[in-house]
Order: sequence, then structure tokens, then C-alpha cells
Amino acid sequence: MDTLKSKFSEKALPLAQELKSFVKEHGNVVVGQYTIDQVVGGMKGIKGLLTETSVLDAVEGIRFRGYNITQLRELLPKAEGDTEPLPEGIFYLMLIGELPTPEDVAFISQEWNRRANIPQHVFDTLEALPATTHPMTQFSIGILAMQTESEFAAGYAKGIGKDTYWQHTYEDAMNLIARLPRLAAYIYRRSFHNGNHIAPDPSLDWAGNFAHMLGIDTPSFKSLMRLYLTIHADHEGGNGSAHTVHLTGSMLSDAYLSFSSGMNSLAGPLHGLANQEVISWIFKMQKTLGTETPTKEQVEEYIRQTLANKQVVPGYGHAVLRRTDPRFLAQQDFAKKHFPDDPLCNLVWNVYDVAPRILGETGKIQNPFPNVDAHSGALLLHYGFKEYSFYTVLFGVSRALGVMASLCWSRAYGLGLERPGSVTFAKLKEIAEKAANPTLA
Ligand code: HAX
Repeated sequence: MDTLKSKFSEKALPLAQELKSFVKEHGNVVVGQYTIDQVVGGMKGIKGLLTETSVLDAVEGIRFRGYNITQLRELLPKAEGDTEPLPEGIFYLMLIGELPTPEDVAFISQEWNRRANIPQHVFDTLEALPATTHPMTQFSIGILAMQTESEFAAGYAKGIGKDTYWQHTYEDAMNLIARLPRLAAYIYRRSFHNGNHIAPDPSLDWAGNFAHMLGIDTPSFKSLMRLYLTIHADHEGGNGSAHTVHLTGSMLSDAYLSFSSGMNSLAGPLHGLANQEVISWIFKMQKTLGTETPTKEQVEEYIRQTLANKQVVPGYGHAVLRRTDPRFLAQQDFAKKHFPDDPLCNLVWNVYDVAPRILGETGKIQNPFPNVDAHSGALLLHYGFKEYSFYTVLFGVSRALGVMASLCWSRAYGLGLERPGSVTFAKLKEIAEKAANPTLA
């Protein structure tokens, strides 16, 4: 057993025992109540998932095992000469629950390089698709094609015991994460660079190697990738991609099947695809207004037009957050540090100056502030990374860190399959009527 796996077993197995006894003793304690609003409105606010890797507060934003993003940028180990954290570190933190040492992070880098090989049939599968297929569709299909490699699925077919599920899931999680940068870079280069692929460099860290294979091989872009892949990693358990991975995984579908389904959720415009939509919306604004540097008044006019057209302003709003997303602020900080005069970043900041007021005036948008997706495209474009239909794939590569760490915990805990009940409208009316007239039996 490798050192990370053994550390995980030391942490997770006693807690799994404790959880079992805890549920036996306190299983009938009521956690919360929910309303018809929540049933119809997507179960928001219902605490119905057990997730260890991170917790989201509506005002403060995300904390990974208790640490916020500002602290993690400070505390997680870094590559030599870089000031941004290595994503290997946040994976360790989410999986083990403690800050990693530089040695812990070096071990994960090494492991992911060792496990990164992708079988040829995965590339052949991708080659069967038109190069114009949306990168997220290719990404999901590529992940599914890798399912042939699942150690959990192979083990299950042979009849492994329940108590070893976590071990096979750990192997799948590590292999899958290791392979994703190669898969994603392959899709990028086939879609936008005539299939002119770049071989991996195993001397690099996970994010550095990804930047290298994408073809933007500068220290500054590597630094951005490290930050990007760290901050997009997790957003507690209920977001679309994490929840989908958990739901699929709860049927004992292996890591590849589960992660592919999660990526199909991330590919929706209300979730991860918003990063593509933001840039598309900004380009349309520039074209419509006939200027690359619109004034704040012009931006305001365009936002009002978007709302009048009954469209959303992408990158703004959130199902849980009620303040500016700290992931937006981390990206703004990166841009201010490295390229404060970048015109597109300045346009993003001008939108930030005016959008919350206008969105707030509608009176119906619960969070008028920017989310993570409002900024990421402008940073990527600074490096000439202009193919914005690929942006959500970058998000997906990062999201693997959180959801795979969570899948390991779900298997160690032996969490049950997810199967909530449903009601009809007629039943809701009956419930509402009884609530209004408590004397009705
Ligand atoms: N622009 C215009 N209208 C918006 C809006 C926005 N940015 N955000 C919310 N609204 C509207 C909703 O569409 C809804 O309208 P209806 O009542 O007519 O249906 C109303 O305001 C209330 O919505 P809400 O309760 O504030 O927000 P929800 O929890 O329903 O939705 C969303 C949250 C993130 C989906 C929403 O804010 C949105 O569509 N934002 C734009 C898309 C986006 O940026 N998505 C990425 C979110 C972060 C993420 O997951 N990243 O991956």
C-alpha cells in the first residue's frame, strides 16, 4: 500500500467505524425541515449530503477542511519559484484532512506522473468524433472510454468484499486524476491545433505539465494553472457536478462512470459552462457596442439589454453564495499582481463595478455578485488561450480533485445509495391544505 493510501486508511477507517456507531445511536435525530419552495426549487438549503472535503458558507465562501482560499494560497506547498499553491496539496488536504508537507505533495506529483498513461483506444475513440465536437462532450466520452481501466469494476466482477471497496476506489481516483491533464490536452490540441500534440514532461508537477501539454509553456501560465486547478477543485457536496458524481457513485458505479456523469452536469450553462458563456457574452458586448473598452455606462446599458432579452448575465449569481465569490477575488488578485493593465481584465472589473447594483435592482436575483466563472476567461485570454469552448474542461480537470477525494470517503464510510422520495403536485396541494387547516386529519 502506498504512503498516501495508508495515511488515508489510518484517517478514514476509524472514522467509518465511529460513523456507524454514531448513526446507530443518533440515527433518528432530526437534522432539518424543508418547505414546498425547496421541493419545487431544487432542494436548495436542504442539508441531505455527507461531504467531508469542503464546506460552503453563503457569506464567507468556501473552506477546504477549514481553510479559506487566502490561507491556502499562503499555506499549501509551492513549486520552486512560484507563489501559487500546487493542486496536489489541496487534494492531499481534502483526502487526508491535514495540510501536506512538501514531501507529501512531491509524492503525489510523482504518483500522478507514474499513473498518467492513457490506453490508445481512448485516443482512437476521440478520433472517431468530429474535431468540432464540443470539448466537454469529448472530455466526458474520453473519461468513459477510460473506464476499461477501472480497478473497482474489475475487482467487483471478481467478487471483492465491501470492506475493500475504498481501496479499489482510491486506485481509480488516483489513476483518473493522473490521466485527466493528458486527456484534456489531447482534446485541446486535436480540436484547435490540428492534432499537433505535445508529449508530457514527467519532470513537471501536475498543473505545470498540463500547461506544457496545452502548449503555453511559460512560468506565469503554469502559475495561473496551479491557482486555477486549486480554486476550482471543490464547492461542498451539493453543487451540480459533485452531487452528480456522488449520486452515480452511490450506485457503486466506478470512478470513471461517476466522474463522466458529473462532467455532463458541469457542462450545463448554469454551472461550469458559465465560464465559456462569460467570454462569449463579453465579446458580444464589445461587438454590439462597437468598442473593446466600453465605459461603465455602456456596460450598464448592455446588462440592462441582456435582462430585457430575458437572458442571464453569466458569471453572476449563485445558488448558495450571497457575496462576491472568494474564487473571483483570488483570480482578480492574480491579475492585479501580474497584469493590472490588461484591457479585458479591466473590463471584467468594470462589469463588477456596475452589475451587482443593476442585478440587485431587479429584486428577484438572490445573489447579484460575481461567481468563479466571471473572471477565469479573461485570465486565460491574457495568455492567448482564446478557444473559450474549452474553458469548462479546465474546470472539470480541477473538479476531479474534490469529487474523487469525496468518492474515496464515500466508499470508506460505506454511504448508502442515494434515493430520495418524490411527490406529485396533487400531494403538495394536499400537504399545503392540511398545513392551513390543522384540524383536517
Ligand atoms: N442574470 C439574470 N437573472 C438571474 C441571474 C443572473 N446572473 N441570477 C439569477 N437570476 C434570476 C434567475 O434566473 C431566477 O429567475 P426566475 O425567477 O425568472 O426563474 C431569479 O433570478 C432567482 O434566481 P436565484 O434564486 O437568485 O438563483 P438560482 O439559485 O435559481 O440560480 C444560478 C443560481 C447560478 C443558476 C443563477 O444565478 C444564474 O443563472 N447565473 C448565471 C449563470 C452562472 O453564472 N452560472 C454559474 C454559477 C456558479 C457555478 O456553478 N459555476 O460553475
